[in-house]
Amino acid sequence: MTRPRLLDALCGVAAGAVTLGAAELLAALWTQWLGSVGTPSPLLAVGGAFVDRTPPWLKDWAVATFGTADKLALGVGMALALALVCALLGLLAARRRGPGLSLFVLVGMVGGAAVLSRPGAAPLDVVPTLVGVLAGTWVLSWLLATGGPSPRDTASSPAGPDGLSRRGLLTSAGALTALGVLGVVAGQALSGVARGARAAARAITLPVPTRKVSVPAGAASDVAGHSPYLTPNAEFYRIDTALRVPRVDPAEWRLRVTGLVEREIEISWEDLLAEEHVEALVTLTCVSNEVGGDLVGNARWQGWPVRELLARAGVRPEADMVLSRSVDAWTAGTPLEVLTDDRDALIAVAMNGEPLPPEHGFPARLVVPGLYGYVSATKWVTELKVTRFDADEGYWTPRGWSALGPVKTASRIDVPRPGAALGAGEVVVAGVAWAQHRGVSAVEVQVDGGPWSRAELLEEPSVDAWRLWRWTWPDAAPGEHVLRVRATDATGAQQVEQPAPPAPDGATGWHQVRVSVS
Ligand SMILES: Nc1nc2c(c(=O)[nH]1)N[C@H]1C(S)=C(S)[C@@H](COP(=O)(O)O)O[C@H]1N2
Ligand SMILES: [Mo]
Repeated sequence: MTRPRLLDALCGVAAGAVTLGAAELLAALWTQWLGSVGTPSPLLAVGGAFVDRTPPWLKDWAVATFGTADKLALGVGMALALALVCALLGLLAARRRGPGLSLFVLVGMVGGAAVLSRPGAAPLDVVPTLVGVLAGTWVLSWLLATGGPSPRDTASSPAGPDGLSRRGLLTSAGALTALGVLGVVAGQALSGVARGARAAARAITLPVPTRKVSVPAGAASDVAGHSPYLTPNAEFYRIDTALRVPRVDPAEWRLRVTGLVEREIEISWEDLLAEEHVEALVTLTCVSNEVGGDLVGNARWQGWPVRELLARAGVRPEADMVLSRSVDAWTAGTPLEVLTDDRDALIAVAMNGEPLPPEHGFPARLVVPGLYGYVSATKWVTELKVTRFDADEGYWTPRGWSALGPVKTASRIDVPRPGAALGAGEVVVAGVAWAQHRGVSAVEVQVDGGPWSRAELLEEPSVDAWRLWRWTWPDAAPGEHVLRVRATDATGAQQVEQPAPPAPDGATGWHQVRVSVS
């Protein structure tokens, strides 16, 4: 009896699943027991290596299509691609055992190479992948050997005495695939729990800031659907290249100042908490935010001004940039000037009164008013290298993004929502506008290309944060309508009308919303 090719493919998939299941489970133990700081998980290592090599058009497309679910999308894409490769390897190994198995091992080694290439990797980190590949290779050869001849085998001998029937092979391969997937899921869950527990074990008591900020009632709005002035931490957008949120133990955390300084400095978490902290209202924006998009959020940050740390190290005159680096080796290049002038560029430890959530950089991150996140807002920050733009560049610069990233003036309509069905008569239009570190001096709204009307501006407790606005459309008549918004910053410059995509230095264009009135 020969077997259908689909079964050969399934054998390949089962072998792949067993490989990953074993590797991911072991990787979790590596992280937990050996305290590995690298990426022993081959899935995360390959994913991370892939993210680091993503061209700008692909990153742009992924963020535009999947938004903050881009990591989930990457996971699903990787799973599909891997299943396909394993299925092909199964087909090959069924025809030609030797080359098929060798190629299977070779593909596994690519995962091993990815593990060794990740920041903080130790040679032993590759062991889970090696064990997984061994297990997977054995499974593949066992399934094919006991499953009877495939249509391509030259000698069409029946299954041996211990051979599996077609149904038996299907069951075995299916069960092994399920086991492997279970191993992957368990491995991911285990390592997440282990890291979380270690970091959370330390109770955090934040120092009382010497300068506190408060949000006046007049800055917030009661219009339904209008952005709250402060974005709750749980709703704050998250963008980073970390496939797994780094869990940093504050007891082991250090921030080093290196490079063009009189003296290199290293501070601990306790040192940082012992400094004089201030609070600041700062709106963060992602350079990938599309016109009208939601990759923007406003928070009350607490931290120690970066300029004081830099002053302690003594910046040398030839320096013009600070390359900040995170625990996972991501970097941002920030002009020295904005870190040393009198704005509130902070080494932040708290967000809206809480220690930073792990996703937003616990234990410490940079928050710099006026710049897009990719050139300033380093989460899980561990090093500030004082350097020069002609000597160093941040993570996104060689990937097609501008070295400098000042935030462009922008405005967004929150309500009505696009496509809303409204009643005729008075309609409240409301939204946000931002021009960090310049401030917003005017917002105007337009209906159907008609004259522009000035919106009411709510209070602006900080020029580094967004400003809420609202406008009452007095006489919405039945039919389809287009609402448009534009802002003017406090220097008198109007928001750019010409539409441009996010790459290389931030989108432009006026946000518009279509509604229907009846
Ligand atoms: N370590 C690290 N920090 C990072 C990033 C990153 O990929 N890694 N991304 C930056 C980008 S592009 C943005 S827009 C902000 C987003 O900060 P948030 O996730 O807290 O909103 O973080 C910045 N800090
Ligand atoms: Mo970003």
